[in-house]
Formats: sequence, structure tokens, C-alpha cells
Amino acid sequence: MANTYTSACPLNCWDSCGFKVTVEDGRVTRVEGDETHPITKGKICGRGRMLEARTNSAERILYPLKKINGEFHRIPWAQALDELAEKMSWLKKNKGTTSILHSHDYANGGLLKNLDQRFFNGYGGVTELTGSLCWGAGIEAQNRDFGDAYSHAPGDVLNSKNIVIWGRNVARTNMHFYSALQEAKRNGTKLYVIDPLYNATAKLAHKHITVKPGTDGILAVGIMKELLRLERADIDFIEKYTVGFTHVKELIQTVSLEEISRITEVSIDVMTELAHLYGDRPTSTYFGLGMQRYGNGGNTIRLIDALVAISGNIGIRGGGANYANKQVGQSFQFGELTLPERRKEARHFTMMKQAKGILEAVNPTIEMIIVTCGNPIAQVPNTNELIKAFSSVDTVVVIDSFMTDTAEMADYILPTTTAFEEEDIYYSSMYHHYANYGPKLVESPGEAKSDLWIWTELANRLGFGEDFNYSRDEWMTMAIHHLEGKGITLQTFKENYHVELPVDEVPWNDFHFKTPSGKYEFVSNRAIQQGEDGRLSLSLPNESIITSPELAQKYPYQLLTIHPMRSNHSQHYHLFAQQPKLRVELAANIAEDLHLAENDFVEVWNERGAVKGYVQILTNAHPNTINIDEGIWKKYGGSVNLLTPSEESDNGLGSTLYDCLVNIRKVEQDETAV
Ligand SMILES: Nc1nc2c(c(=O)[nH]1)N[C@H]1C(S)=C(S)[C@@H](COP(=O)(O)OP(=O)(O)OC[C@H]3O[C@@H](n4cnc5c(=O)[nH]c(N)nc54)[C@H](O)[C@@H]3O)O[C@H]1N2
Ligand SMILES: Nc1nc2c(c(=O)[nH]1)N[C@H]1C(S)=C(S)[C@@H](COP(=O)(O)OP(=O)(O)OC[C@H]3O[C@@H](n4cnc5c(=O)[nH]c(N)nc54)[C@H](O)[C@@H]3O)O[C@H]1N2
Ligand code: SF4
Ligand SMILES: [Mo]
Repeated sequence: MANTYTSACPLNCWDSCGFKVTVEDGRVTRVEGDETHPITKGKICGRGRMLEARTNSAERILYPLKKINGEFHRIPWAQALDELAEKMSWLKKNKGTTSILHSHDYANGGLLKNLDQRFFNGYGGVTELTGSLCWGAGIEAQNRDFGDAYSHAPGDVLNSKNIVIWGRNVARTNMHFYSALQEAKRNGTKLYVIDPLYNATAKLAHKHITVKPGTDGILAVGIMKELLRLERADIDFIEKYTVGFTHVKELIQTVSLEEISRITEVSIDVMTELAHLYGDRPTSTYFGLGMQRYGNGGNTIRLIDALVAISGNIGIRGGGANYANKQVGQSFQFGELTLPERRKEARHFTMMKQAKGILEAVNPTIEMIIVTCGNPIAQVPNTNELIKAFSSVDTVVVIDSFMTDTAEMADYILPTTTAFEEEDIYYSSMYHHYANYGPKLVESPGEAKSDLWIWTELANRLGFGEDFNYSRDEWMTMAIHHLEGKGITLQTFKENYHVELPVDEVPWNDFHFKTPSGKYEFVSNRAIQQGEDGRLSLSLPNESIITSPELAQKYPYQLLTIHPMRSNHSQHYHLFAQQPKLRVELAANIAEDLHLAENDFVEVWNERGAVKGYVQILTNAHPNTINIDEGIWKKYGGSVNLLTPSEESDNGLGSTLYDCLVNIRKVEQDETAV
């Protein structure tokens, strides 16, 4: 018998969709959109629909596996848990708890997925990763400028006179915002897209501006220069609510429009046009995360924030420097879930420098890695370096549902549930401010268990089982109970499935900022407190013709590795009907210069590594730019991170994944063993 249930998408995505899931005879048979969800309104993407195939996949790991002499063997759960607990006890006594590295990302947006932290804190505190591959540089930039990273509520974009989509691949990565852009356009709103690639959102725009990757901050400087020359800046806002403007004026005088045009490869006329657009309020800016994955990424976001501020588009309806919406995550009580006070020892590696951290750790050395909700061997930069680091560690434990590139490196694989096999509350701090309830709909196959079950069993064996002695209802209530004052309880979630969280729909509309000065800070006191200069600069990417001319001589092309259309990172490729191929997308000038044609087989390489794949020629892409979508598995020709650098962003918290020079050549197809 078929029944349909309301549920939610767990994937790490802007949209956090509501689902209707059909279950027949204990099996998920269909995933569709929930028409009653106020934002996602019954529309979902293929990645969401494919969760049916993912859940039912014959490739799922169903039993705990242990690698013995290079081969995986099925072992009972009791053996896996006993052996791991014994090893952890031994390490705690003999090496210290920070000899374990917890490697994780955010592959599942469930609130209770954060209980891994409770486990590691209860154990005594392990080596943790700080910073983020994803959005770290931009978050820290907005912390410096505003005191936090807040976006306008989704509906507010319809109040904009002009919209600038700056480095966000909306049609591909944020489909419900794309629908909103279509509506805004129908209402007469002007839409501009600034992106090195001519993507589907650019097709919708009135104007697409390509820019040399990594130079958007300099472009913002050009627009600010024009805004001031044209007397379109909001002097009232600047005088009342900001600090450090004198410095901005000084900075922008140090560079001419001609120089800016040379660096950004954008014409001065376009800068003037954009200055008029920003001066014609309200203009909203929607950042993507792509353009902050550079060595200068934090400064880039700060310069664009400065442009939005100077043009008077902060704190007004239809405006905003919309990057992420941390108000969403701040609605929950993570501290009560994770018990940070239990931690006795701590050590941190940055996400980007984890390979170096592992290889160079002393007192204690890293003896065990436990991976949850992440596939670092595919997703973390400089794959070769990370493989070396993982190979050097005595025991690697991977908790996953599939034999990923990371799982292949494990000594123990613990099979976990996928979507619909456990109950949780799902949220995303990227776009809208609704959290969704997802009940357990089906049993997990074989012996797959939830992450929470695994933590509980290990905690029991390690002597702090009482910390995990709670029901699902109790855990969820623990995470949301501060919302009770606003009339939101677990019951509200269970009855309504999607719940609007209390947020400011137009952030900063009282012009009180969360910075040390209470004002918008062009010169950041937070950065100064961290021992940095605090001022904006004209910084450029690490790997560019200007900053590293010798490298650019050898590797003349800029490589982007943007998010794939049909997969959430590495999670869907193996479910495609046709085996995926690694596509090397080239700006037309590269194909012309190197006489490359569609479907030619090529190698893309630099000093860190190489990948091989098939040429696709892009229209209207910025010259000398190459893209290879990220997430593709080793067996299909990846990982693209064989090529990317593990440097940190300028403010220390972000990645430099797109700050990457490469070269390309045609190769014979049989040269490869893909
Ligand atoms: N289909 C799909 N959707 C996803 C995901 C997925 O894997 N697949 N992942 C989700 C996650 S975790 C995230 S973080 C978001 C990311 O969402 P987005 O930010 O939209 O996606 P990205 O692929 O990171 O890059 C966005 C855009 O940045 C542009 N870009 C790169 N460098 C520059 C630059 O220097 N300047 C400018 N102006 N633009 C630049 C790229 O050309 C690309 O169009 O997407 C989410 N949604
Ligand atoms: N070159 C390049 N690299 C990138 C990016 C890029 O744009 N270019 N984007 C970066 C960004 S924005 C992000 S967010 C990261 C994403 O990096 P990851 O989060 O590491 O990527 P995913 O492919 O989503 O891998 C998640 C793994 O977690 C598993 N998983 C899913 N749900 C659960 C669960 O409930 N429990 C457990 N234990 N496991 C689960 C999945 O099966 C999958 O193998 O990648 C980053 N890497
Ligand atoms: S992946 Fe994103 S857009 Fe697709 S169904 Fe899930 S939340 Fe919605
Ligand atoms: Mo991300």
C-alpha cells in the first residue's frame, strides 16, 4: 500500500526544500515537492528526487567493514564498536585525546547531526577542524563589517529596483531564488549578473558582466570611485552609521580606473553603469560563495560590502549585502546539544591545512581519524597531499553509506542511514528562514545505523553513556527550546512540518550593527583585535599573472571548480543513469589558441596534480578560464581537488579552491587508466 508523508531535504543546499515522500511496503518509491512549503512551494530539484535512488541503492554499505591485508571484510557491530572503543581508551590513557582527528563537513542539515560534537567533547576533546571550505572567508568578512552575516528574507527581493547577482550560480544551486528572480524581472526589476561564466542565471539577466576571476573586490573599488565622482553615495548613512570612511577614500585614490580595468578586464563604462545602478536605490546584492574561495576572498567580500554600504543599500527594504543568513542557525541551542564544557583538551587544524596538520603533528601525533558527514578525499583541496596524510595514520574510521574515495581509505567503515531513515529537524543558514521537520519513514537496510546510534554505543563503552541517554524528542526539544518563548515547540514542528523562525526580515534596519563600535566598520576593530590591520586593501589572488608571473607563465589558465548541476558535491554521481564523464569546460579563446575541439580528450595539470577529461567549449566565458565541476569521484576521472591549493584565505577561515592556475594539453585517450 502506498502512503505519502511530509518530509524534508537533508542535503547541504541553499533551498532546504519541503518534501512529499511516497512509501510503499516499507520502501521509499517517490520524492516530490511539498506544495504547502511557503518558500519551496512543491518544486524540488533532481538531487532531491534522486534521494529515492540513493536510499534504495544496491551500492549501499550494509554492514560494518574492517580492512584486513588491504581488503574489506564484514564484521559484527559489536566487534567494530568494541575494537574502536578499546583503541580510543588506550589512546586517551597513553597519547591524549587529541591524538584523534575528527574530520567532518556538513553533508546533512539535520540538527541532531551536531551530536558528533557531544561525543567528542564527552570523550575529552579531540583535534578539530576550523574554518570552512565553503563560506568561511565571506562569513568572517561580514563579521568584520556588520558584526554578523545576515540576509534579507526571500520575499524582499521583490522590493528591489535593481538586483545584482554577484558570483552566485542561482539557476543551478538555488532554484527557488531563481524563480523569485524570474518574478522580479517580470515586475520590471533590472537584473545584473557578474560572473566569469555565462551561466543560466546570466541568460536571464538584462546584463551579464564577466570579470577576471578573483578581482571582484577591485571591480567594487572602480564602482565606488564612480559612485563618489557622480555624487551618488549616501553621505547621510556614511556619516551617521559607519566608521573608517576616510580610509576608503584614501584607498580608492591609490588606483586609477584604467588600472582597475586592466586588472579586472572590465571596461570603465561598465563600472560607470554599475555606479548608476547602485545609486538608484534600492539595489540588492546577492553574493555567491564562489568569489570568496581565493587568497584575497575575505577582502573581496569586504570591498563589495563597502560598495553596498556607501551606496546606502544597507538596512533598507529591497537592498542588502546578502551572503548567508546566520540568524537561522542562531535560533538553535547547539551548546546544549554539544556540551563544550566537557572538553578537557583541544587542538585545532584548519580545514585547508589538515594534511599538513596530520603529517606534522607532535605531542601527540595523530593516531586515528574519524570521518563523519564528509568526503574529504574528494572535497578537500590538494588531494595528493591529503591521501599522503590519511595513509600515514594508524586507524581511519569512515561513517558513510557508500564506498566513497574517502571510505576506500578506511580501516573501519561504519554504515549509516540516509534520508528518510531517521527523524530530525532540517535547516540551512544560506537562504530562507524556515526549518523543516522530517519524520522517520522507513527502516534502514541491512545493519546500517544512524550516526546517533553509533555515538551512543561508543559512549556507553567509553563510560559516558549517560550523556546520550535521551530520546529523539528530548534531543530535538533540547535544540529548539529557546523558541518556546516565540510559541514554537516540537509539537509545532510535528504538526506543521515547516516552521518560520523569528528573524529580522530586513537586517540592520535599526542601523545598530554588531561590531565593536556598533557601526558599520570600513576599518574593522574585530580584525584589529585579532592582530590584523583591519583596513581594506587592493589585494589580488595568490595565483595570478600579477602576483605570480612565473607560475602564470607555466600555467596560464585559471581553473574554477564550481558545484555540479545534478549532484550535491560528490553525493549523486554514482546514481546517474549514464556513467559520468569529467568535462573540461574551456573559454572559447583557449580552444582556439590550442586548436581544441568539442570532446577532445585532454589533461589539465599543475604542480599539485592532474586530471583528464573531455573538452566542452563555453560561450561567453571570461577569456583564459577553465571550469571542471567539483565532486566527481576518482573512478570517473576525479577528484578535481588533485589540482587545487590548500592555502587559506586572507582572513584564515576560508579556502582558496578557485585560486588555481593550470595548463592543458591534448592527450591520447588510451594514455589514461580512468
Ligand atoms: N546543484 C547543486 N547545488 C548546490 C550544491 C551542489 O553541489 N550542487 N552545493 C550547495 C552548497 S554546499 C553551496 S556552498 C552552494 C554554492 O552556491 P554558489 O555560490 O551559487 O555556487 P558555486 O559553484 O560555489 O559558485 C558560484 C559561482 O561563482 C562564480 N565564480 C567563481 N569565481 C568567481 C569570481 O572570482 N568572481 C565572480 N564574480 N564569480 C565567480 C562561478 O562561475 C559560479 O557561477 O550551492 C549549494 N547548491
Ligand atoms: N574543488 C572544489 N572543492 C570543493 C568545492 C568547490 O566548489 N570546488 N566546494 C566545497 C563546499 S562549498 C563544500 S560545502 C564541501 C562539501 O564537502 P562534503 O560535505 O565532504 O561533500 P559531499 O560530497 O556532500 O560528501 C559528504 C559525504 O557525507 C556522506 N553523508 C551524507 N549524509 C550523511 C549522514 O547523515 N551521516 C554521515 N556520517 N555521512 C553522511 C555522503 O554519503 C558523502 O559521502 O566541498 C567543498 N569542496
Ligand atoms: S538539493 Fe536543494 S533544491 Fe534540491 S531538493 Fe534538496 S534542498 Fe531542494
Ligand atoms: Mo558549501
